[in-house]
Amino acid sequence: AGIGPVDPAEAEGFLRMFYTENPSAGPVEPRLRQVMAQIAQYGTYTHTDGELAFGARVAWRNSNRCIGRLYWRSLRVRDHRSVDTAEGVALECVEHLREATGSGRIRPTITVFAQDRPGRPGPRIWNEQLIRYAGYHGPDGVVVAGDARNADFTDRVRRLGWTGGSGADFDVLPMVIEAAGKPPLLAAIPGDAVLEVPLEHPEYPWFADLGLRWHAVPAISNMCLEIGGVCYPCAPFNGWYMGTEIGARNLADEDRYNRLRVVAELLGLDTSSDRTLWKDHALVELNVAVLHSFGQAGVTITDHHTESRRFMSHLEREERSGRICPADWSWIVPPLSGSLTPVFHRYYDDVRLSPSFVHHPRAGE
Ligand code: HEM
Ligand code: NRG
Repeated sequence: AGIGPVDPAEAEGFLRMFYTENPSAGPVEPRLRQVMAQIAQYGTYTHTDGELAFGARVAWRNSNRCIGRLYWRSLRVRDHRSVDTAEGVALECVEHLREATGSGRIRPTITVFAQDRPGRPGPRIWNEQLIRYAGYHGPDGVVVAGDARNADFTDRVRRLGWTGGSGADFDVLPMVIEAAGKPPLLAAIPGDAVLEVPLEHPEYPWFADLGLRWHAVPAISNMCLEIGGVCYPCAPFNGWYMGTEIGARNLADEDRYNRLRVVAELLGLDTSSDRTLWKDHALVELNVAVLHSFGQAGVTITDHHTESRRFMSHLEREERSGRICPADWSWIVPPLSGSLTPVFHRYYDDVRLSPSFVHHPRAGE
């Protein structure tokens, strides 16, 4: 419903790119004729395994907001295009988390489920990530526990019948999966599929008593993977965290966990004026704790200095390959110590290339 036929020009553009970047695949013409015939008959077409894997990797390469693109060629692609039920998606998402997490050596992975077809949309995951913490509104509408970012979503999940939350700060939400025009399925993620890291500080023993933690794997689940005019609406992917995502945003933002003041007070800082830079000081210690704790736990994480250098290598390598590397400065520059990293000191081409990951109007709204 509401899903139209594939634009043949987009299919052709992708196929020509695939055959240009993969010379061993031979000439493009026979494949082009085959795909045009499929589009004429069905309004869509089916990628080969090779096209799918390449398309997913290039979608990562084309993610303007991602600083982690140096290893785009090594993305593991799990082909589950034959799965189009909510139950099947739930099962394979749990398996994705287990395989991607391992024992902490995180592997960048994408699982691709059924594509959209004219009149037959593929499945959708409503959660923005496979693993997210619930947020709880108090009686006056103020968030009293958990991740405030997810409080409205948590309300919706409860209206759908979720009774699992304990009302605490780090309750993992169930997945909400919609398929085949049926009401969404609530699927809890087994606890042993969610690796988490309790946070401690290398020098301040009291830090652990704050009870802060974060999950090991960021797995974005609400973006469509678009390849050659075909949309895969359900294609959750993960890499590993950069420490600042957790330490400088998730736990620090005032509309998230908002923990800078309590950290500053325990550090004994003078919080009476912005000019003491107590927020900046607390922010650094919080980020030290994140990197230290993940490291101690043997969970892959990167710091913003290392990742910025890697991104500069990536830019260079892309240029040498005769490609432009599109990037969005406001997302690439880390939210802590920006000017200490090389990515701060230049500008980027912020053009949109395809294949890509795109935010579609949110499912379920
Ligand atoms: C965004 C790092 C892997 C696709 C980001 C951001 C960071 C980052 C720091 C900005 C997030 C924010 O400010 O909220 C990394 C690191 C990776 C990695 C360290 C380690 C391997 C991947 C993979 C993919 C990917 C495997 C896809 C296959 C994206 C996309 C965005 C993004 C699409 C933008 C998300 C949005 O618009 O909300 N990445 N990334 N990244 N990354 Fe990566
Ligand atoms: N800032 C978000 C995650 C966004 C994507 N970041 C990655 N992606 N590292 C957060 O949960 O804090 N990745 O695929 O590795």
